Amino acid sequence: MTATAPKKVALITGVTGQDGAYLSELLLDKGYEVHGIKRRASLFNTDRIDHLYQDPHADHPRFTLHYGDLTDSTNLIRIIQQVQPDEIYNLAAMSHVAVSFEEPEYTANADGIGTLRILEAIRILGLQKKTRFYQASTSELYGLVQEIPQKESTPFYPRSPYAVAKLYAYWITVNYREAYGIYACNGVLFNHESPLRGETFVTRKITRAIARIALGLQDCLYLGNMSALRDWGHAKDYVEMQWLMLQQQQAEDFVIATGVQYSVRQFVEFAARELGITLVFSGEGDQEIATVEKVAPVGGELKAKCKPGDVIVRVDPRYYRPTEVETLLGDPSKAKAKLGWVPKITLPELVKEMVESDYQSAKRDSLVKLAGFRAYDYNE
Ligand code: NDP
Ligand code: GDR
Repeated sequence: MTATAPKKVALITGVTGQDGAYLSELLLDKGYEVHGIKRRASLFNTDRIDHLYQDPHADHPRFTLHYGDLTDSTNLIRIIQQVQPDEIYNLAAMSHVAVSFEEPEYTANADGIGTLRILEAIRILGLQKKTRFYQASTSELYGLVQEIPQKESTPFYPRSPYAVAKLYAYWITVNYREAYGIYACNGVLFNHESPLRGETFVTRKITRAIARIALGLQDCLYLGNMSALRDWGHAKDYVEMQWLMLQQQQAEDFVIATGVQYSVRQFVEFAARELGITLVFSGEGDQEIATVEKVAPVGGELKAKCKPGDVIVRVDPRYYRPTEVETLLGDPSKAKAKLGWVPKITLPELVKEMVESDYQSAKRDSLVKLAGFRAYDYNE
């Protein structure tokens, strides 16, 4: 296969997000022609995919971006008609669970009805036999868990406007598969992270804050429920599964997870340890804190400036959710048996990569600060 005769055409919604970036890389490596839908924003929002940019004036560019939005049917129909994709990966969503309590109607529109709009576009354009559809479903569907670990047959009990919207998207995907014979499937993905993770999700918030605290750019990290348990994998591993799910004989739904669970508190502990900081947790509920017990060099280099006795993590109840998902643990046996899929990257490796990446960018910020400019800081 050559660059001028691509084998397949893929359309990715949510191309500017974490998964969109890794999936674009994967599909381009496989020789696909990749089209992505990005939203208009007042600032550039393509940081994660800028390295994939191809001059649209070049002959046969293999990576093309289109303006669009999941809340705009006519726009989606037009793009799908123009692109005639073999595969659509619907990754776009208002994906922050806590924010969905603030914007429930918009979340339902984008995450729930947005999925319907794409499936209807496939039907209206007569692409039922040509276009395969992947829906980014989520472990949040299990919410108040009915079974441990959670697998494909575990009943759903969503606990946020986000999860309820995704429940609609899950079932409309199943329905269009059964009603119209569309190759449409749900990947029920458990949390997956990376250095490209949005800064307000808990893992990235932690790795970013620990790096900044280590370099003296920030004093304290404020978190919500540190006892929440999650099954965290690496986004790079998980996008491979998204592609695999569309390459089968028959469309089916799969749970994708590592099968290992840690608490938010443990994630903080692991992240701090990467920079040589040992923490002690004390207090309960809103009063819980983490204090530096000791600071040691890492690989011969003293990376953290904080001192024993410094309190660097506190609880801020503003980060509590009206209804919380306390525990999630996936059973990926079906994906292993049918797709031959197993996650390659472990949680310690994931934490290491994320901390290292955030440490390097905090170092750049501290140089800016040393030069007399105000370093950018926020704690969301
Ligand atoms: P991100 O939040 O990083 O990316 C979401 C993407 O959706 C961004 O490109 C965003 O654009 C785009 N988007 C948001 N609203 C709209 C809209 N109305 N119209 C068009 N595009 C929109 O999410 P992830 O990459 O982490 O996740 C990808 C998908 O997988 C999401 O659907 C998420 O809900 C789901 N999921 C994620 C899991 C995870 O742990 N990461 C686990 C399970 C499911 P912009 O850049 O402009 O904001
Ligand atoms: P989640 O991810 O809600 O599982 O959704 P997030 O990282 O936001 O929260 C994980 C857990 O950590 C607790 N927590 C905090 N969370 C945030 N964001 N900020 C905090 O300060 C904080 N303190 C504690 C949360 O309460 C929660 O229990 C992610 C998203 O990517 C969804 O789109 C996806 O569907 C699911 O993962 C699977």
